[in-house]
Amino acid sequence: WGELGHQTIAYIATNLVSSATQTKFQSILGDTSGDYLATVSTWADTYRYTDAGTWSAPLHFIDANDSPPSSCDVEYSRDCGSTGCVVAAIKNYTSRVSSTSLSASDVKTAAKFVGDIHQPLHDENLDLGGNEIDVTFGGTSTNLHHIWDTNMPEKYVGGYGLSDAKSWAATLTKSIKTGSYESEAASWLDGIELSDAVTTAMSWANEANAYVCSTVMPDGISAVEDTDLSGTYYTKAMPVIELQIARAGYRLAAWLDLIVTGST
Ligand code: DCM
Ligand code: DCM
Ligand code: ZN
Repeated sequence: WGELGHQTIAYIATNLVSSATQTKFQSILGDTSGDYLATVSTWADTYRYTDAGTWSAPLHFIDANDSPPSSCDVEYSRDCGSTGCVVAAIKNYTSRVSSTSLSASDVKTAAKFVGDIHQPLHDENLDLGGNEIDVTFGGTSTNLHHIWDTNMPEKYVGGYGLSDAKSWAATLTKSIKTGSYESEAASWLDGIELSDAVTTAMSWANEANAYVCSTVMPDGISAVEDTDLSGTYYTKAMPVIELQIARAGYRLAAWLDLIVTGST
């Protein structure tokens, strides 16, 4: 996701964590404002483009070697790769957090990776997660990965500042608590297990990867390549983007609560 997606996920989590979790993370991050998670949620994106952080680039995704649109699935042993992947990253940071004291960079990293695993094209190998599939969006030349990360969320919300993220998060938090997601939200935590981060994160990866077949490219690459996707395609994609952002925020809150308090 781009800045808007990550910051929205962070604000949803901020709205949902326990007060013990909030106090703990505000202290670690040295920020007692309500923006303590949102302002660090894109740090890992900046870091991976620095010389010191090049090693971390593969930790933002897992390249499923499946065959969309006819067959979608992610397998840890087949797809994680020798340089690591987002599932291994969530496992490593979680175990580090449990075995030693929590550092600010661990928190920043966790916030980012739980978000990214919910972007369907971060769970897909084909054409570098869609980065090599050229498309246009409202006349702008871009690629399929980028419109899922950025163009579609920004068109929907109308901006990408912290205030835009905060208001989208308020809407989605309300949907979770008392609206359209209320009846299903508890099931988003099915199988969540702090002591088995790989199985937990793989279930999130498989759920997101399934949208590659159903929504991202249901009719294959040729149906989207060199096509403007700001019309019907966008209309069909947006409910999936909203659902995935809501799930990511809800699960991030639960994961942070598990780390701090041992229960969700
Ligand atoms: N950014 C974004 N959406 C945009 C433009 C930029 O999320 N429409 C992000 C990407 C970078 C940061 O903002 O992380 C700064 O981008 P730039 O320097 O390209 O303006
Ligand atoms: N990306 C991905 N899968 C890949 C390669 C990249 O999901 N195999 C993601 C990471 C960034 C975006 O695509 O969100 C652009 O990557 P880069 O900046 O490395 O081109
Ligand atoms: Zn991306």
